[in-house]
Amino acid sequence: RIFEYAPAPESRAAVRLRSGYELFVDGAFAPAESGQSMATLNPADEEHLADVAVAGEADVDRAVAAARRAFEGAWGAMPAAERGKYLFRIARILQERSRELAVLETLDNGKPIKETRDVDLPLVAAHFFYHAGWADKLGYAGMGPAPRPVGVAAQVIPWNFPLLMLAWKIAPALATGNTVVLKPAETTPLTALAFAEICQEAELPPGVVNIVTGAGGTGRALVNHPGADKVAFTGSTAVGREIAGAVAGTGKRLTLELGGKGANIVYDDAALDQAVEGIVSGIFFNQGHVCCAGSRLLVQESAAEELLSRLRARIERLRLGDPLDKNTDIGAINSAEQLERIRELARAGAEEGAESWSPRCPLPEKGYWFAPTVFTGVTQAHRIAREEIFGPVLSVLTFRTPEEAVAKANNTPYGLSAGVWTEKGSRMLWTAERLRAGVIWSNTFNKFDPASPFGGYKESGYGREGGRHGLEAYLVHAA
Ligand code: TXE
Repeated sequence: RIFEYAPAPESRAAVRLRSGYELFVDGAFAPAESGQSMATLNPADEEHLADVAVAGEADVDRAVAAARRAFEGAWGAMPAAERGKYLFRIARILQERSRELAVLETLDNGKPIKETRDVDLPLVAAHFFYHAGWADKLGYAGMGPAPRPVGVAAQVIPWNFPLLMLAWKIAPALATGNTVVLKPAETTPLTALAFAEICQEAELPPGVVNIVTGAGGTGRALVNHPGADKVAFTGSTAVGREIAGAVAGTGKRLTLELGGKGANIVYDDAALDQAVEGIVSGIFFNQGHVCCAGSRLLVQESAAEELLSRLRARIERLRLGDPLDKNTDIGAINSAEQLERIRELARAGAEEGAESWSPRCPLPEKGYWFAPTVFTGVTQAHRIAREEIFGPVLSVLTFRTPEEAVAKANNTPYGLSAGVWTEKGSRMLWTAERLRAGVIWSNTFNKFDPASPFGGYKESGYGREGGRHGLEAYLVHAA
């Protein structure tokens, strides 16, 4: 029952917040030249957490210059095995500070502590451990003569997994010998700044990692900077498109990880209770702020009634509320803007004739909240079947044959993720082979591993992150 439990909050005292935060450039914290700053809030209660510097063009310029000096100096000259040791050291410090970082991430993002503590932070450390191991093996792994780093990487990340997206960007860049300037999202800058502190603690040479905070303008200045050799972006398809246009013809390398509209396909022979867990994780994990979310449930008609009744019963037991409470399953929506986007699409769903269902779910008065919602009677023409909602809203469609399931799953401009639920191996393979999605989970959902490449087809972007394939984005091969 929602809210009917004894709250057991993780300690807010686990983190000590300063009132203001500066940029991290050339190994040191420094104010923005303009003196401008922006506020970051706790989306669960709208508490003002801190003011954070807004980097302008001059600051971005200093950061890129520092990254260039490090690339051409200490970092570039360092033997690969030594470089790897820095990544191991960073991974260990991340583990040591993981409790504090989990609380900080939860405060700044609104996601439940259960997720930051048990999913985000372990994956962040795992990502650095995994890439640490690659640093000195690049010349021996079937890649021919040791490949070279690209140079200075300009990296822009979103707010849904602030520290994990940072790890996905920074770990492979450093393992392959590049230096970076990274811009976190404006609503979630705090863990990236904590990471800057970790770089200092690990005695990483100055300039190897630079963190410039700010909003879209800072991101634009960074990706357009002529000193950037490579641009890596995760975020909305609209901004990805703009960046692709800006980078075209400059010689900069580009990888884009954009939106998604993942299908969770449930055949009538699937283990239904297991499928229910996967559907719930697929759309309610991180409030649905997940690019690979299973936001469309495609269920075989003959199993639809039974599956939906079990799904509703399961959703009724989800607990929404204080993200610092260890029992909480669903936390806050990250920002007022995102809440408005979700509301707008949910309204469109109702207006277009789909039927909405939510559990009895009182929402906290302060902060940004949206109740878990399931839309049935959805057709492929509905906006909620086509557009990324990026919130806890599931659109349910039905199918009769495997061919129809595949056709509906692929009927989207995106192609990032899919899940297939069936006990029949041949049906699993038949379906997976025909899905145009970069990641396909079989009888599970939202499982991540640093060794697995992640990325999309079509408007979900291009390039891969993670695994051996992810290294390629940061490497140049000798002829
Ligand atoms: O994304 P933006 P927003 C989707 C999701 C969401 C929608 C909007 O559907 O509802 O996008 O989210 C920086 N040049 N995803 O507005 O604006 C920005 O400061 C360079 C899916 O938050 O793309 C932030 O650091 N950078 C997605 C980052 O880009 C720019 C994750 C992402 O913000 C820029 C997030 C510019 N012109 C949203 N404008 C996923 N794939 O996981 C903004 N930024």
